[in-house]
Parts: sequence; C-alpha cells; structure tokens
Amino acid sequence: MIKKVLVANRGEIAVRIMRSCREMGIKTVGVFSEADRSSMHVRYADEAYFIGPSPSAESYLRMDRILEVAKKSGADAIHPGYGFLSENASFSALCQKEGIIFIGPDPYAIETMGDKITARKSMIAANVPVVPGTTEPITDLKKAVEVIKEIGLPVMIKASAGGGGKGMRLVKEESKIIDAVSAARSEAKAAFGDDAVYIEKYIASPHHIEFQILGDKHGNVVHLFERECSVQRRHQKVVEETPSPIMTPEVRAQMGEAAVAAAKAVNYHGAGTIEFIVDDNLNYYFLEMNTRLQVEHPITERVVGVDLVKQQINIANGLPLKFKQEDLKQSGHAIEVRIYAEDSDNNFMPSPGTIKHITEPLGLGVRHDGYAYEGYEIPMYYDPMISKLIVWGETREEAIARLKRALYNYKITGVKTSIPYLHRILEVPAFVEGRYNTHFIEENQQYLQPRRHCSGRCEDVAAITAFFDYLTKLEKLQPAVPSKELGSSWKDFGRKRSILRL
Ligand code: MV4
Repeated sequence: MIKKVLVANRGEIAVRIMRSCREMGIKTVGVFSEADRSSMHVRYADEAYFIGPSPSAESYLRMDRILEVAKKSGADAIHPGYGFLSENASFSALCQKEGIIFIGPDPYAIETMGDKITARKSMIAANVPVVPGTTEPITDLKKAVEVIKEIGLPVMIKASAGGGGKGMRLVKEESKIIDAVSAARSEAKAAFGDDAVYIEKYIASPHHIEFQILGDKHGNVVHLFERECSVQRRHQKVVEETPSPIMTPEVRAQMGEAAVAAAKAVNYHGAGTIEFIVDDNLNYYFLEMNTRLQVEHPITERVVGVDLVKQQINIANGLPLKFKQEDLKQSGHAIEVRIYAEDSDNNFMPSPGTIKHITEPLGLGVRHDGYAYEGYEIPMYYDPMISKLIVWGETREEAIARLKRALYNYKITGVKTSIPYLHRILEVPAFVEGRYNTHFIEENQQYLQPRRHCSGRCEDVAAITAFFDYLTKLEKLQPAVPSKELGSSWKDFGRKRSILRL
C-alpha cells in the first residue's frame, strides 16, 4: 500500500492532492523550482526537494530529477496532477520501470488517447459516436479535397498530436482546402513534430460537455456524470458547472454509457475525462479523452460526493471500486470559476506580482482551492491561475447567488484578478438562463466589457451621485429645512455602505 506520495506539480493542485494524502495518512513529498522556493506546496508537504531552475522544462518536466527525488525520499508513488508530466506516456512507463507507482493510467491508454487519430479509431471500434470525418492521416492533397466534398463543408482540420484547440483550422470554402491542409500539416510538424492531420465535419455551435470516469485495475468503470464547460475564452475554461443546464436524464444516461465504453476500450484505470461536443439537438460526439485529473474536478466531487484524488490513490493501490454505477447520484448544483492573476480590463494581460492582501470567501456551500498567501509573489513562469472558487447550491439559482456572494467576499490586492470579469459573466442573461454554448463569450461581448465609468466599483459612482443630490438639495432647500435633515441622503448612504461593504 502507498505510504508516501511525491507530488510532481505545484500551485493549487499540488496542495489539493496533499490534502487528500494527509487525510489518508499518506506522507507527502514536494518538489520545487527556483521560483517556487516559498510556494505553498513546499510548506504543505512533509518534505520538499529542489529540482531545478524556474522554467518548467528544467524542473517540473525533468523526469530524471523527479524520479531521483522519489527514490531518495522513499516515495512509493508519484501523483502528476494536471499539466506538466500528467499525460506523458514515457513518464508513466519510466515510473513503472523504476518500480514507482504512477498515479494515473498506463502508457498504452495515455498514448492511444494522446494521438487523436488512434483515439478516433478506438472509439469507432467501441461504438462511441465520433464526429463524422477521417480515420487515417491525410497525406494526399487531392484525396483531401475528395474526402471533404464527401463530408460537406465547413470542416475542421485537426492535428492528430494536438488537442485542447491546438493545431485546429476551420475551412469554409472549397478553394481554400489545399492551402489549409498543407498549412495545417506544416504547423503540426513544427508544433508537435508530427504532421498527421485529420478532418472532421464542423459542428457549428457546440456545447462542450465532458464526463468524469473512474476505472479500477479489475476492469470496472463508472461515470460520475457530466460537467458543462462551454464558457471558454481562447480554449481556456472560465466557468464550469454540473449538472449541465441542457442535459436530459435520457441523454445523460446514454452519454454516460458511451463514456464508460470509451474508457473500457483502452483498458483505462484511474480518473479520466471524456470530452464530447453536443449540438442543439443533443446529438453528441466524442472529441478527446483527458487521461488525468482535471482542473474542474471539484464540481463533480461536490455534486457526486466522491473525493477523486482518494479514488485515484485507491485505484493505484489495486483496490476495486467500492461503488457501482447505480450507487452514484447527482445532488444539487455546483459551479466553479477560475481566478487568474490577470487584468481582465486590459486585454487579459498576466498580472504577476506580490499578493498584498487576500481574504478568501467562506460560508455554507463554498470551497476555495488555492495556494496564495499574503506576501506571496506569483511567479511569471507558470499558469497565472491563483485559485478556484467552487460553490454548491440545492438549485442552479442558489448556486449562482452563492457564487456572486462569494466573489463579492473575495478580496485580493497586490495583483489584478479576473474577479470583476467573473462578476460580469454572472450577470449575462444567457448565462443566468442556462442558454449558452461555446460561443458564449464572443456573443456576449457587450455584457463583458469593462465598465469604463466605474471600473467595476459602481458603488463609488452611486456614492458620488448621492453626494451631488445632497449638494443640490442643500442649495435649493437651505433656508427652509433644518440642517439635520439635509445631510440625510449622503450620511445614510455612507452608513449603509460601510455596513454592507464589510
Ligand atoms: C470542434 C468544433 C467544431 N466542430 N470540432 C476546440 C478544442 C478542441 N478540444 C476541439 N475544439 C472544437 N472542435 C468540430 N468538428 C469546435 C471546437 C471548439 C470548441 C470546443 C469545445 C469548447 C470550446 C470550443 C471553442 C471553439 C471551438
């Protein structure tokens, strides 16, 4: 049984993994780069080791150094978190070879799902619906034109080694096919060292809905329902929620079965996510599988009542899943927002710097997964995500109201954050009504622009307005009204404000 876990990651996810380890009585080993000497995951770990310079290629991506630390510290397992080495088949293989348990799937599953063409083939073989398109790499340009005419324009050209929006191209006109395919191939070659591309029919206004799955080493696979992730900006998720506002019980059951079949097709063990695109008629198509724990996993944990990291560790230990599909239920509604150190009012420029003050929201139904503390300097080398705010409500309405309240209670100074932007998203009618797809952000720009006249602090504008009202009254009514009453509107506003703004 695993007694000591090396967490090969940093930031909020490293801390989150260590929390579950602590509850399980498992010791934790942290690793850190130059820029992370004073990072929270180093303080939280039972022991921590320096692994190299700040750039991740010289630290968090160094398999040799991480394995050396694992051996030296006596860790029996490595949890890769998300990003970095989490979907690296060679690392999973290397751990196996060195006798260290990789808390994640085996190299075969990572490799099969990492190559989008082999993933599509496996899904077709397993009767999982995929987007209509090709199942072999496109090499012949003439053939590409034929195939595309057959599929029908518009189409997407995607890099087999890509994923998550990298190396994609939309083609709308026949005359552009040849140029687009050759450009996509050379881009793919340059970006991934692999020029294999494939073609899919373009799904015009899709939802991004993903299913969480868990598989053990005995062939049991269950799904833990869906997450609606359509609120994205440049392939970065901004808000995630579960259940999806567009889902029906019938489609949910079907997609859940498809997700389980997808995982079984590659003998998957561990936690994984099957991404689907879903059109307005709830036709769904397999897009890709993420063979790791995801950023947005907490909303599933909250609504299904399962600690996914504990499950990953139990699975890695070879234990069978303790629950069957029929034991799992969704209860209430959860929403997550990602808080970034960025200036959403200035083209989302990263805003690294030192956190001067941080007050995290508390209270019923609020979870905050973060790692920042007062005086902490957010390094410029890594993803600028500071934390995730996860709320739960009995209903979607309650969850939204609670999220607004929690964001209002969330105070960070020293760096700019995306909090004002998140407030604006929660006011967009299409979001409030649960009618949104992956075009949500671009279609609702008018609601999402910075409020130039009050830069997110409309209460200050209200205070100034009240003050001018007061001056106006003062002028008009001076002779007739006793001064005690004159100040009332201004003073009351000030009092109300100081109470409410606590
Ligand atoms: C698509 C698509 C439409 N049709 N494939 C973007 C990320 C990557 N995982 C796949 N993506 C898409 N693939 C076909 N055949 C539209 C997208 C897409 C998208 C998908 C999910 C979430 C946000 C998105 C934003 C733009 C495009």
